[in-house]
Amino acid sequence: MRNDSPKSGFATRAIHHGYDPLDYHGALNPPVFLTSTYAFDRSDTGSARFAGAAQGYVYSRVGNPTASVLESRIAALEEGEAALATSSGMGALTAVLWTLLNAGDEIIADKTLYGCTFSLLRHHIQRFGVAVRFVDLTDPAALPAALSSKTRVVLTETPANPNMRVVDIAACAEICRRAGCLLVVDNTYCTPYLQRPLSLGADLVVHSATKYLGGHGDLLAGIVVGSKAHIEQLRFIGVKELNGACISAIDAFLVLRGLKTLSLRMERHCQTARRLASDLEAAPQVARVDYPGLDSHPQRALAGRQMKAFGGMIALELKGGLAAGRAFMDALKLATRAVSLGDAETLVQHPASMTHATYDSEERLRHGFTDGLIRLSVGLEDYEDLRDDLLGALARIAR
Ligand code: 3LM
Repeated sequence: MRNDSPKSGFATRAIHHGYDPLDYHGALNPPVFLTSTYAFDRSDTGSARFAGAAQGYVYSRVGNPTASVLESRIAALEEGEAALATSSGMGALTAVLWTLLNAGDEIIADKTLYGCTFSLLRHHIQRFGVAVRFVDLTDPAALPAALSSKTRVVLTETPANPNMRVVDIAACAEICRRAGCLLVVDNTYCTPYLQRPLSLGADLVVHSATKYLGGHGDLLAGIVVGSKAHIEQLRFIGVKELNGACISAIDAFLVLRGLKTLSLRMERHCQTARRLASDLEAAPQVARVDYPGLDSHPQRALAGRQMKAFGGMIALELKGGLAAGRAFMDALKLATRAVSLGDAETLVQHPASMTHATYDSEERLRHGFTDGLIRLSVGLEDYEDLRDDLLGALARIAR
């Protein structure tokens, strides 16, 4: 039985790729292989697998059949050769950086990143002799001047967490290719349904699969996608010997379950977010809305070229700044006050004191966002209910 072909559409691949029920007694869903280790028929089979001379599982830190289905499915969706699933997005990111970088190397990172990624680069990685420069990559022309002979990795999110800045992946990829360094794109906000960085020339894609890929707020997971050679290196050095951040079989199963509805969910997240972004922009209490689908967004045209739709994340600032933002969050009745994103539930949080508390106040301003910024992860509830909740909360705090 053949479930999908290279010509299959995105939704078909998200449901079928990499798993044939007839290989497992007709079970519609892949089995969850709850095993840490794997028996060898003879001792030399085990030795050959360890030596890389024979294929086969040896230990679930290095590979697990349930995780393998997930890895081949995400690789197909991202249009990459191979993928590695990890225990979290941070596990994916550290596997990449700790494997690829040596003391003396430099990283160039976009100036706005998820708080823990920023902290890793701002506070920790220097201890291993790696230098970091934060550059505004929304202007790709700034990149060549920042590169040096020591630059090994350029890292960006797009749209960036939390303020939705959009970086031109193809332009940065071309500059990196010429300079001989690797472009790593964190595609968490988009998923491959909206944006495929490898097809635009990036070398590696990183995900927090905790978010839209899983989609239900019930797991932590990460993914890296890239060439077979890179993924082998990340698997056998990054996860096996450096961070140990392997995915559990149950979490791999749950991400696979989430992927089956990824295209439907993303369509709905995008539709509702676009409508809510316009409603919020029109509200008198709102000073600014950051959403790449709004005409007011400075990279609206680039986002339209690079992304299939504009995503489910919105950032906004109220006219009353931080105090008004906090009052707004507390006045919401349907949206849930929580960090994370990409779930069925609409989530609202305050980056300066939550996800991005790793920046100090002065850094937040320098890196492009204020203490008053509020972030919304638009969920799958009815648009009308969300609109009433958001606009109702704005009206109540204005009174
Ligand atoms: C958040 N973000 O609420 P995990 N890359 C991006 C991310 O947004 C995240 C990671 C990597 C949030 C998590 S904050 C305490 C909660 C763009 C996570 C890291 O290790 O799977 O959480 O991924 O913005």
